[in-house]
Amino acid sequence: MRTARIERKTHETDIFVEVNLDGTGQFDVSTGIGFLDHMVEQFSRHSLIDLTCRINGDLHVDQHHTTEDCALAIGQAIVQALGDKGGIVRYGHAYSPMDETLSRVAVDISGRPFLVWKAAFSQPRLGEMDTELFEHWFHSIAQTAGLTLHIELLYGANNHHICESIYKGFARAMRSAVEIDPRKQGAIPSTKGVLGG
Ligand SMILES: [Mn+2]
Repeated sequence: MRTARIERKTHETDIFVEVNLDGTGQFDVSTGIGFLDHMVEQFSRHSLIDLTCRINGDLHVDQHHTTEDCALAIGQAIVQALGDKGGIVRYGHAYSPMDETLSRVAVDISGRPFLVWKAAFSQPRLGEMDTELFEHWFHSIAQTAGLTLHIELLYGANNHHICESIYKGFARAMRSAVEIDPRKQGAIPSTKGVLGG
């Protein structure tokens, strides 16, 4: 089983994350931000990555540190669980419809962090969560997991649908990318022989 655990305590957050890349989408998520929990749970359920994510963050300041560290720790756990990335599919993409909304997510577990974000919200908040933090969440997970990540909202109106379609699309893209391809027989999926840098 490809698993990892991250425990990290700073003046801003106290965080515990566990992942199992070969799971069934079981989750235990409590970040202290209801809407973020809802999104991280979608990520687990649709990626089939089992995910525990418990955070005690400085929400009396604002939601920035908690959101950022949530993504950083999950990304760190994923890359740790991937190990040398031998045999993985590496690439994944998904078109993600949700009612009137359609988004597209493409990912390469390249070791070269890069986020292209072409999405916008018309509301400043979803639940109590600041919508500007979603781009930052994806930027942060791309940094630590080493993802080249392209996210585009093709169209949509409802802010809840827009956000949820992006998280579900990311989940499905990651589900494909972390999968072991038996035809690769454990080979690192790069002609360079190493993924990253
Ligand atoms: Mn929802």
